[in-house]
Amino acid sequence: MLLPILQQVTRFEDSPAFRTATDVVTGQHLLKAASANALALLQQSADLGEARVGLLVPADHRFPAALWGVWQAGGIAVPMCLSATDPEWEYCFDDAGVSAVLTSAHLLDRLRPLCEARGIRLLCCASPAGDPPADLVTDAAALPAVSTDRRAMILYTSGTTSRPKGVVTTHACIQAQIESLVQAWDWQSTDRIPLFLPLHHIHGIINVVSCALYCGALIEPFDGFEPQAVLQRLQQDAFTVFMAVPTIYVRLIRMIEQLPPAEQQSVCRAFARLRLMVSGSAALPASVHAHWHALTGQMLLERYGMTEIGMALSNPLRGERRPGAVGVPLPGVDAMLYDEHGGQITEEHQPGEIRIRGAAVFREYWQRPEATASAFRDGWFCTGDVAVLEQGYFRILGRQSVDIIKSGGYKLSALEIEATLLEHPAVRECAVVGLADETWGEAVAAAMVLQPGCQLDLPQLKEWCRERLSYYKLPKQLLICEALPRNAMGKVVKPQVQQLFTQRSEEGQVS
Ligand code: MLC
Ligand code: AMP
Repeated sequence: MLLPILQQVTRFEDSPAFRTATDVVTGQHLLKAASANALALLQQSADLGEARVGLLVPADHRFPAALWGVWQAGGIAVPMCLSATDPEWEYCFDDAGVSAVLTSAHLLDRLRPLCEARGIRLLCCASPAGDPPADLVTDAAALPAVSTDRRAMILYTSGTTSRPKGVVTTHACIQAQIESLVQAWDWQSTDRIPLFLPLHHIHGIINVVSCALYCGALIEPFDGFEPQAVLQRLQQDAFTVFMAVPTIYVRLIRMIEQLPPAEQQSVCRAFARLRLMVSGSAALPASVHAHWHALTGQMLLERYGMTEIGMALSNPLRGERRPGAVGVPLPGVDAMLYDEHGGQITEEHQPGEIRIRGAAVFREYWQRPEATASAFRDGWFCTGDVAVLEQGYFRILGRQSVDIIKSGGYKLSALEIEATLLEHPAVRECAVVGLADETWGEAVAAAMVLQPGCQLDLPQLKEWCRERLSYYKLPKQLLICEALPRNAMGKVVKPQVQQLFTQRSEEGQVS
């Protein structure tokens, strides 16, 4: 029995699933490449039995073929960040206990020593593009039966702990996440969507790739967010649906406003023709919502989600899309606000923590039973996000933890960045905070006390970090101070660190 998403793809197997300038890849091509990946992973074994397989595969047609290949072989897929540093990859390999990695040719040389040192099998993923090679074996009978209660995926998410935690979802969770969005946003086989988000997070994996392929829709992949190329295809009516993080809308507004009037009009009209534009992964400022509407006539649909729960709240497809609000629970999702004493909040305008229940909620943090237990109360997952209900809609107010930073849609742990910065020989103490930023939502900023006699500036610090942290975690501001603000217990007071940046930048002392 095929997994539900694969059954769905079989229904649309003759339709184009991915289109690039040079290739059209159908559902059938994807399924064949997935089986080939599965058989290559299995070798002689009958079932991977939830062995973890790292995915370092480009964000195009090769990705679903690799993901489904792992699933068909009975493994757990661990999609990883393509632009991560070696230490970040090594952390994921070791934490997840990865036994094989599926990748593409251009990463083989870099991955080989890391994998050899750990006895990890390194495989090049099958490409669904072009004619399948003559020796391609796609014997479905050789593949194990995989039930939907098995673990399917581990996504690493930064949080209130220094090192990222692996969020484990089962096939049933993923199925629930996809079905909820397909229903709420009325995905159709006639839909066409650009893909420019990374595929180590649910925004790209579930909301874009999985929903589209589940419905027989068409995906057009880009090499990251390439605004010129995206706008060109947009004006050719290549898309019907568009999903992005707020930073991308901010960038697009700036770019559109610099276009000559005729081109600006053409781009705005093309956006106006889309049937749906969604924003999520971080707060969309009401001002950006209004600006986008004024330019294009589109009312962005803002929704709220999290790696652990999939998408939970959404403004409606039909009905009022309220700027600054994230709407109501999606199909199959229970959402409730809780006060600090654990009581449910039923009245409006009372802030509380968002807690979520439903089939889409993850199973566990990988091999962290204590973290898993403390993330749930009475069967509800505690998001750590604070919201209020206003005229029936949820509005997010912020987060309980000051150590979580959302930058350009990426969730970052201040603690993880601090731990790395403290390894720098010139750094004695440091505190990392998020500062409100028009483009990024929040920008990473580091306040430091240096070792006696040492000097450090932002370019030097960034250069040093590049081998240790992914590019989006690097500090954008640096403040050197005599001492960090601490409370009576000796704990750094982060709101005061944020204030220090504001004060000192007014005095021109921040680099
Ligand atoms: C890039 N840079 C960032 C950054 N992205 N800095 C901070 N935060 C980020 N997110 C830096 C680069 O290092 C570079 O720095 C400079 O900005 C310009 O880089 P760029 O090449 O122009 O950026 P680009 O590669 O285009 O990336 C921008 C982006 C990307 C917005 C497309 O950040 C992105 O894909 N974000 C989405 C992440 C995502 O999918 N999140 C979903 C998580 S799931 P320098 O110093 O070299 O100039 C989730 C649940 C849910 O949240 O609800 O969806
Ligand atoms: P991640 O852990 O990367 O999946 O990020 C999930 C977090 O992103 C949530 O816990 C929220 O803090 C934030 N988030 C996602 N969507 C929104 C939104 N529409 N508004 C505000 N915050 C959001």
